[in-house]
Amino acid sequence: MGKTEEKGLTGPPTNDEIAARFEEMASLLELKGTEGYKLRAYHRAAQSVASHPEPLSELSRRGELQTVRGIGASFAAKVEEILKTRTCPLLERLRREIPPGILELVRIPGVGAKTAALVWRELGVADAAALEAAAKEGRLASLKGLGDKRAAAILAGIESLRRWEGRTPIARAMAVSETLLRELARHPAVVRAEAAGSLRRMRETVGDLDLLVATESPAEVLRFFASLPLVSEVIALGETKASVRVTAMGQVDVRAVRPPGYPAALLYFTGSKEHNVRLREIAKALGYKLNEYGLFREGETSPVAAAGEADIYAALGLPFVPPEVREDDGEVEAAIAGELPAFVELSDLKGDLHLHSLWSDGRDEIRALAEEAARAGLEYIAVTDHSRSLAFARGLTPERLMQQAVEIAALNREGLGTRILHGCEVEVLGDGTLDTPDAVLERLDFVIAAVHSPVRREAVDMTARLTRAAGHPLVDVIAHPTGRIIGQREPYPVDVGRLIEAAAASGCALELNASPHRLDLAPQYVRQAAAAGVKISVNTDAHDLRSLADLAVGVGAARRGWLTPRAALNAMSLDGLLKWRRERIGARGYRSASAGPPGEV
Ligand code: DGT
Ligand code: CA
Ligand code: CA
Repeated sequence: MGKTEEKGLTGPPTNDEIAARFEEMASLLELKGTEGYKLRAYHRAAQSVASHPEPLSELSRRGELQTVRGIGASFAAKVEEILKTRTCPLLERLRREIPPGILELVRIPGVGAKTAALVWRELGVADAAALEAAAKEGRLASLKGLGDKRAAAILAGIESLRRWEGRTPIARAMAVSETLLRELARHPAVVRAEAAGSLRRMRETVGDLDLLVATESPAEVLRFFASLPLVSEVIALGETKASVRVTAMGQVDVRAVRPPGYPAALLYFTGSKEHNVRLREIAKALGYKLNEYGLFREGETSPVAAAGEADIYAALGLPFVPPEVREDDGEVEAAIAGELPAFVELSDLKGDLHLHSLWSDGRDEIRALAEEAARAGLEYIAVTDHSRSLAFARGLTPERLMQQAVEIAALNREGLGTRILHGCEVEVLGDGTLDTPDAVLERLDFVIAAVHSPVRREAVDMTARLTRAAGHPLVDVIAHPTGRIIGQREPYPVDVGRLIEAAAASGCALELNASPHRLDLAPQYVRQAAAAGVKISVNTDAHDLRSLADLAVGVGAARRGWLTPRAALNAMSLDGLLKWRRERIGARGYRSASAGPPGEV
């Protein structure tokens, strides 16, 4: 442990570490009763620091900290303190005032700062174990607002926290992996490096991160890796593999192999273990032996040459199986039968149907979003800012929506290389109706419906609410249908099977939200929905330009859900999409604003 701390203190604090301190301050301030704008400022600062491409230590040297979005003079001073001392006076004061276990309480899904502060003050509950005991013994009932239902929800939350423990949400694992791979690539002896294991398979949580490197100097590259500033502890360092710990996520395993052995090693370490077992059986039946070093003909010591994984599959008489579906969940049988579908690729997607601009809570202009989408080769985008009842996101009233239509029409006349559809992310109210009148929705090009409102979830029948919204003739897509935030918030109690039936009946599509924090719908439901004939829309839900790149993440998640281009709503051409919409809306007596390209409207 001594080594860990020494090591961690050698480099300046990373952006992740600075962001973590801001999040900690936010949590502690919230426990003290801070709300609203001030609190959001801390979260926003943490997010923009974490996603800033350049180390803040460099910006600080140049006196440019305040060029980071959300960092003004007072936050810049805190960043300077953290860079120097890894903490700051406000954080130290808050840490003295509030016992450390209280932060653990806030991490329990369904327990906010208010509840945590309440049980701490009134019952002296200062960690998760004490809260669990209090809930089981019925001691919460004496507190305002904490009835039996809340107690049950709290116990469920403690359980899901335990389930998540030791696993890292994919968004964080991706960020850690990208940083480590970028660092590795700087070593001249590194020929190739990529993530294998569950991350490459796009599992929504990752146990440990597995990286693979091709190099002629394995031992040297591994020593270099172990010395990277991000590494907080070296667990094992050998000639071909290293295991280290990284503060942001836990264990990282790295294997270094010589380039000819790379494909077999990648196949092996990508897994899943179950998929590998099936491949080895097939190899054996064909007179081969398959292991992490290669594919060998019985009795031979040098492996069958393979330039990539596809060559190994081919030698086994199989088509290439994409990593995302390697779960022994039917893919091996399908591959053997020659029936493995061509799953959706990024290049299949022609548009992104869920974007936010400065009109509501996005951070960029519609023009900038459209230009970025055009650069990415998208034929169309739908700008879908929030509707009026989402006040904290500056949701649009019908009047503002109509003003927005004018701006979008002008941008389309100008022609930015992508067609901008005027949409809205309409709020689904507690009873499943929408917060915006049909007459207004009829004047839009595209409508997605979503639940965000903080209605006590257990008090509302979420299945009834969402199925009703999916049945609304003017709703094209239900956004992030289950509301989960990976590693933070469990899905709503919604019967997804019934939602899929409702969507199939009305012709409404369901979203696969591409934000790596959500990936909602989950893969098993994507597969189920597509089988029921429901279209899936892979959307970024981007609130800034950078997040448009999440489309690639969504495509990986979509493949994990066996999505084919045919079942992907936004794999349709613009004309196809508009026709799809006109027909399904028209069939129910409504009209759609867009008839065709600008000029014809
Ligand atoms: P995780 O870390 O729990 O999220 O899941 P994985 O799949 O990354 O599992 P991990 O890190 O234990 O191993 C990475 C890959 O290495 C795994 O997907 C397949 C391969 N592997 C590991 N152990 C075995 C084994 O005993 N047999 C076989 N066939 N493959 C293994
Ligand atoms: Ca792993
Ligand atoms: Ca591993």
